[in-house]
Amino acid sequence: MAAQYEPEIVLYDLACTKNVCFSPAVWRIRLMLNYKHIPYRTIFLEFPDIEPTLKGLGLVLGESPSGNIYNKYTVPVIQHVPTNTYIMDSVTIAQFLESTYPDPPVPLTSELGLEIGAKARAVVGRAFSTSLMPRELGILSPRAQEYFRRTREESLGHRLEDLFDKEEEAWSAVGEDIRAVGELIQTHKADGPFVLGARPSYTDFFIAGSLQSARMVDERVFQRTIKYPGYGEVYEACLPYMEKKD
Ligand SMILES: N[C@@H](CCC(=O)N[C@@H](CS)C(=O)NCC(=O)O)C(=O)O
Repeated sequence: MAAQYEPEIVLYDLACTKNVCFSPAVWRIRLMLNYKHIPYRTIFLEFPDIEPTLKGLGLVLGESPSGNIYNKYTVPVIQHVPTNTYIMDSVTIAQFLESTYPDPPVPLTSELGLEIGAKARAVVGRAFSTSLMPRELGILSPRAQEYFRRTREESLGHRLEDLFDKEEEAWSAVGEDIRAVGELIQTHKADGPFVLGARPSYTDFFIAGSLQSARMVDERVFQRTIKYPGYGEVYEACLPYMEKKD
Protein backbone atom coordinates (compact mmCIF):
# COMPACT_ATOMS: atom_id res chain seq x y z
CA MET A 1 0.00 0.00 0.00
CA ALA A 2 1.34 3.45 -0.89
CA ALA A 3 2.38 5.56 2.08
CA GLN A 4 -0.09 8.26 3.05
CA TYR A 5 1.31 11.67 2.15
CA GLU A 6 -0.20 14.48 4.15
CA PRO A 7 1.44 17.80 3.30
CA GLU A 8 2.00 20.12 6.26
CA ILE A 9 2.41 23.06 3.92
CA VAL A 10 0.90 24.19 0.65
CA LEU A 11 3.39 26.43 -1.18
CA TYR A 12 2.07 28.97 -3.68
CA ASP A 13 4.75 29.43 -6.32
CA LEU A 14 5.17 31.32 -9.59
CA ALA A 15 4.39 29.36 -12.76
CA CYS A 16 6.69 29.18 -15.77
CA THR A 17 6.72 27.05 -18.89
CA LYS A 18 9.43 24.80 -17.39
CA ASN A 19 6.98 23.76 -14.63
CA VAL A 20 9.62 24.17 -11.93
CA CYS A 21 10.30 26.88 -9.40
CA PHE A 22 12.16 29.87 -10.83
CA SER A 23 11.27 32.66 -8.42
CA PRO A 24 14.22 33.64 -6.19
CA ALA A 25 11.92 34.55 -3.29
CA VAL A 26 10.09 31.22 -3.51
CA TRP A 27 13.37 29.32 -3.81
CA ARG A 28 14.48 30.66 -0.42
CA ILE A 29 11.39 29.11 1.18
CA ARG A 30 11.60 25.92 -0.87
CA LEU A 31 15.21 25.46 0.27
CA MET A 32 14.09 25.81 3.89
CA LEU A 33 11.26 23.31 3.41
CA ASN A 34 13.55 20.83 1.67
CA TYR A 35 16.35 21.24 4.22
CA LYS A 36 13.97 20.74 7.13
CA HIS A 37 12.21 17.81 5.41
CA ILE A 38 8.81 19.45 5.86
CA PRO A 39 6.23 17.68 3.63
CA TYR A 40 4.64 20.12 1.19
CA ARG A 41 2.87 20.38 -2.11
CA THR A 42 3.02 23.20 -4.64
CA ILE A 43 0.37 25.27 -6.37
CA PHE A 44 1.83 27.22 -9.30
CA LEU A 45 0.13 30.52 -10.14
CA GLU A 46 0.50 32.49 -13.36
CA PHE A 47 1.46 36.16 -12.79
CA PRO A 48 -2.04 37.54 -13.56
CA ASP A 49 -3.65 35.00 -11.20
CA ILE A 50 -1.56 35.87 -8.11
CA GLU A 51 -3.64 38.80 -6.85
CA PRO A 52 -7.13 37.30 -7.42
CA THR A 53 -6.09 33.94 -5.94
CA LEU A 54 -4.48 35.43 -2.83
CA LYS A 55 -7.41 37.81 -2.27
CA GLY A 56 -9.71 34.81 -2.57
CA LEU A 57 -7.72 33.05 0.17
CA GLY A 58 -8.46 35.99 2.47
CA LEU A 59 -4.97 37.53 2.48
CA VAL A 60 -4.97 41.27 3.00
CA LEU A 61 -2.34 43.89 2.28
CA GLY A 62 -0.94 46.08 5.05
CA GLU A 63 1.51 45.44 7.86
CA SER A 64 2.81 41.90 8.40
CA PRO A 65 3.79 40.33 11.74
CA SER A 66 7.44 40.90 10.72
CA GLY A 67 6.74 44.63 10.49
CA ASN A 68 7.00 44.79 6.69
CA ILE A 69 4.37 46.73 4.82
CA TYR A 70 2.86 44.88 1.88
CA ASN A 71 1.31 46.91 -0.87
CA LYS A 72 1.25 44.17 -3.49
CA TYR A 73 0.17 40.52 -3.62
CA THR A 74 3.22 38.33 -4.17
CA VAL A 75 4.40 34.75 -3.89
CA PRO A 76 5.66 32.91 -1.94
CA VAL A 77 2.58 32.32 0.17
CA ILE A 78 2.18 29.27 2.36
CA GLN A 79 -0.81 27.60 3.90
CA HIS A 80 0.11 25.87 7.15
CA VAL A 81 -2.36 23.01 6.83
CA PRO A 82 -2.62 21.92 10.51
CA THR A 83 -3.74 25.41 11.59
CA ASN A 84 -5.21 26.53 8.24
CA THR A 85 -3.07 29.69 8.41
CA TYR A 86 -2.04 31.61 5.29
CA ILE A 87 1.19 33.61 5.33
CA MET A 88 2.60 35.91 2.65
CA ASP A 89 6.16 37.22 2.18
CA SER A 90 9.36 35.21 2.33
CA VAL A 91 10.73 36.89 5.48
CA THR A 92 7.53 36.31 7.47
CA ILE A 93 7.26 32.76 6.13
CA ALA A 94 10.90 32.00 7.04
CA GLN A 95 10.30 33.24 10.61
CA PHE A 96 7.16 31.11 10.88
CA LEU A 97 8.92 27.98 9.57
CA GLU A 98 11.89 28.49 11.88
CA SER A 99 9.72 28.82 14.97
CA THR A 100 7.34 26.00 14.00
CA TYR A 101 9.96 23.56 12.68
CA PRO A 102 13.15 24.47 14.59
CA ASP A 103 15.06 21.28 13.82
CA PRO A 104 17.40 21.39 11.95
CA PRO A 105 17.92 25.07 12.67
CA VAL A 106 18.43 27.65 9.93
CA PRO A 107 19.96 30.84 11.35
CA LEU A 108 17.87 33.59 9.80
CA THR A 109 20.13 36.55 10.51
CA SER A 110 23.77 37.21 11.26
CA GLU A 111 25.90 40.30 10.88
CA LEU A 112 27.79 38.72 7.99
CA GLY A 113 24.58 37.48 6.39
CA LEU A 114 22.98 40.93 6.55
CA GLU A 115 26.05 42.52 4.98
CA ILE A 116 26.15 39.94 2.18
CA GLY A 117 22.41 40.21 1.57
CA ALA A 118 22.47 44.00 1.29
CA LYS A 119 25.58 44.15 -0.89
CA ALA A 120 24.52 41.28 -3.14
CA ARG A 121 21.13 42.91 -3.74
CA ALA A 122 22.82 46.16 -4.69
CA VAL A 123 25.50 44.76 -7.00
CA VAL A 124 24.55 41.28 -8.26
CA GLY A 125 20.90 42.36 -8.20
CA ARG A 126 21.68 45.24 -10.55
CA ALA A 127 23.41 43.02 -13.11
CA PHE A 128 20.76 40.30 -12.72
CA SER A 129 17.82 42.57 -13.33
CA THR A 130 19.39 43.92 -16.53
CA SER A 131 20.13 40.43 -17.86
CA LEU A 132 17.19 38.48 -16.50
CA MET A 133 14.15 40.73 -16.82
CA PRO A 134 14.00 40.71 -20.62
CA ARG A 135 14.88 37.00 -20.79
CA GLU A 136 12.22 36.05 -18.25
CA LEU A 137 9.64 36.57 -21.01
CA GLY A 138 11.06 33.47 -22.66
CA ILE A 139 9.84 31.15 -19.90
CA LEU A 140 6.38 32.66 -19.35
CA SER A 141 3.06 31.65 -20.88
CA PRO A 142 1.52 34.18 -23.33
CA ARG A 143 -0.87 35.48 -20.59
CA ALA A 144 1.95 35.89 -18.09
CA GLN A 145 4.18 37.50 -20.74
CA GLU A 146 1.53 40.13 -21.41
CA TYR A 147 1.21 40.89 -17.67
CA PHE A 148 4.97 40.91 -17.07
CA ARG A 149 5.73 43.15 -20.04
CA ARG A 150 2.95 45.61 -19.19
CA THR A 151 3.78 45.94 -15.47
CA ARG A 152 7.58 45.98 -15.85
CA GLU A 153 7.62 48.37 -18.80
CA GLU A 154 5.30 50.69 -16.85
CA SER A 155 7.82 50.90 -14.03
CA LEU A 156 10.94 50.96 -16.24
CA GLY A 157 9.50 53.56 -18.58
CA HIS A 158 10.89 51.73 -21.63
CA ARG A 159 10.74 48.37 -23.40
CA LEU A 160 12.21 45.36 -21.67
CA GLU A 161 14.41 44.65 -24.68
CA ASP A 162 16.12 48.05 -24.23
CA LEU A 163 17.87 46.51 -21.19
CA PHE A 164 20.01 44.44 -23.56
CA ASP A 165 21.72 47.65 -24.69
CA LYS A 166 22.79 48.32 -21.09
CA GLU A 167 23.74 44.76 -20.20
CA GLU A 168 27.53 44.75 -20.68
CA GLU A 169 27.86 48.17 -19.13
CA ALA A 170 25.84 47.01 -16.08
CA TRP A 171 28.04 43.95 -15.55
CA SER A 172 31.31 45.83 -15.93
CA ALA A 173 30.14 48.57 -13.56
CA VAL A 174 29.67 46.04 -10.74
CA GLY A 175 32.31 43.41 -11.59
CA GLU A 176 34.74 44.35 -8.80
CA ASP A 177 31.88 44.61 -6.29
CA ILE A 178 30.56 41.17 -7.25
CA ARG A 179 34.06 39.81 -6.62
CA ALA A 180 34.18 41.57 -3.21
CA VAL A 181 30.81 40.04 -2.16
CA GLY A 182 32.19 36.66 -3.28
CA GLU A 183 35.10 37.18 -0.89
CA LEU A 184 32.71 37.95 1.96
CA ILE A 185 30.79 34.77 1.12
CA GLN A 186 34.03 32.85 1.67
CA THR A 187 34.76 34.35 5.11
CA HIS A 188 34.29 31.00 6.90
CA LYS A 189 35.61 28.84 4.08
CA ALA A 190 37.99 27.01 6.42
CA ASP A 191 35.04 25.68 8.47
CA GLY A 192 32.83 24.53 5.59
CA PRO A 193 31.18 25.49 2.30
CA PHE A 194 28.42 27.71 3.72
CA VAL A 195 28.48 31.40 4.63
CA LEU A 196 28.65 30.65 8.35
CA GLY A 197 30.82 27.55 7.87
CA ALA A 198 29.60 24.00 8.27
CA ARG A 199 25.82 24.45 8.16
CA PRO A 200 23.50 26.44 5.93
CA SER A 201 21.85 29.66 7.01
CA TYR A 202 19.15 31.72 5.32
CA THR A 203 21.87 33.70 3.53
CA ASP A 204 23.00 30.53 1.74
CA PHE A 205 19.41 29.93 0.65
CA PHE A 206 19.21 33.53 -0.56
CA ILE A 207 22.41 33.07 -2.64
CA ALA A 208 21.57 29.58 -3.95
CA GLY A 209 17.95 30.56 -4.65
CA SER A 210 18.99 33.62 -6.63
CA LEU A 211 21.50 31.59 -8.65
CA GLN A 212 18.97 28.83 -9.32
CA SER A 213 16.46 31.44 -10.43
CA ALA A 214 19.01 32.93 -12.84
CA ARG A 215 19.82 29.45 -14.11
CA MET A 216 16.17 28.69 -14.85
CA VAL A 217 15.86 31.89 -16.86
CA ASP A 218 19.19 31.70 -18.69
CA GLU A 219 22.08 29.29 -18.12
CA ARG A 220 24.61 31.84 -19.43
CA VAL A 221 23.75 34.38 -16.73
CA PHE A 222 24.21 31.67 -14.09
CA GLN A 223 27.58 30.62 -15.58
CA ARG A 224 28.72 34.20 -15.77
CA THR A 225 28.04 34.68 -12.04
CA ILE A 226 29.65 31.50 -10.77
CA LYS A 227 32.89 32.49 -12.50
CA TYR A 228 33.36 34.79 -9.50
CA PRO A 229 34.77 32.77 -6.58
CA GLY A 230 32.40 32.04 -3.70
CA TYR A 231 28.99 31.86 -5.42
CA GLY A 232 29.29 28.46 -7.08
CA GLU A 233 30.59 26.87 -3.87
CA VAL A 234 27.46 27.85 -1.92
CA TYR A 235 25.26 26.80 -4.84
CA GLU A 236 26.92 23.36 -4.99
CA ALA A 237 26.61 22.91 -1.23
CA CYS A 238 22.87 23.69 -1.43
CA LEU A 239 22.19 21.31 -4.34
CA PRO A 240 20.96 18.49 -2.03
CA TYR A 241 18.19 20.85 -0.87
CA MET A 242 17.16 21.80 -4.39
CA GLU A 243 16.01 18.38 -5.50
CA LYS A 244 12.31 19.08 -5.01
CA LYS A 245 11.65 21.82 -7.55
CA ASP A 246 7.88 21.56 -8.01
N1 LIG B 1 8.69 40.70 -0.54
C1 LIG B 1 8.29 39.61 -1.30
C2 LIG B 1 8.65 39.77 -2.74
C3 LIG B 1 8.35 38.52 -3.52
C4 LIG B 1 8.17 38.82 -4.98
O1 LIG B 1 8.57 39.87 -5.51
N2 LIG B 1 7.51 37.87 -5.66
C5 LIG B 1 7.24 38.03 -7.08
C6 LIG B 1 7.65 36.75 -7.79
S1 LIG B 1 9.42 36.52 -7.70
C7 LIG B 1 5.74 38.20 -7.27
O2 LIG B 1 4.96 37.47 -6.70
N3 LIG B 1 5.34 39.18 -8.08
C8 LIG B 1 3.95 39.40 -8.37
C9 LIG B 1 3.74 40.49 -9.39
O3 LIG B 1 4.72 41.06 -9.89
O4 LIG B 1 2.56 40.75 -9.68
C10 LIG B 1 8.91 38.33 -0.70
O5 LIG B 1 10.13 38.28 -0.47
O6 LIG B 1 8.13 37.43 -0.46
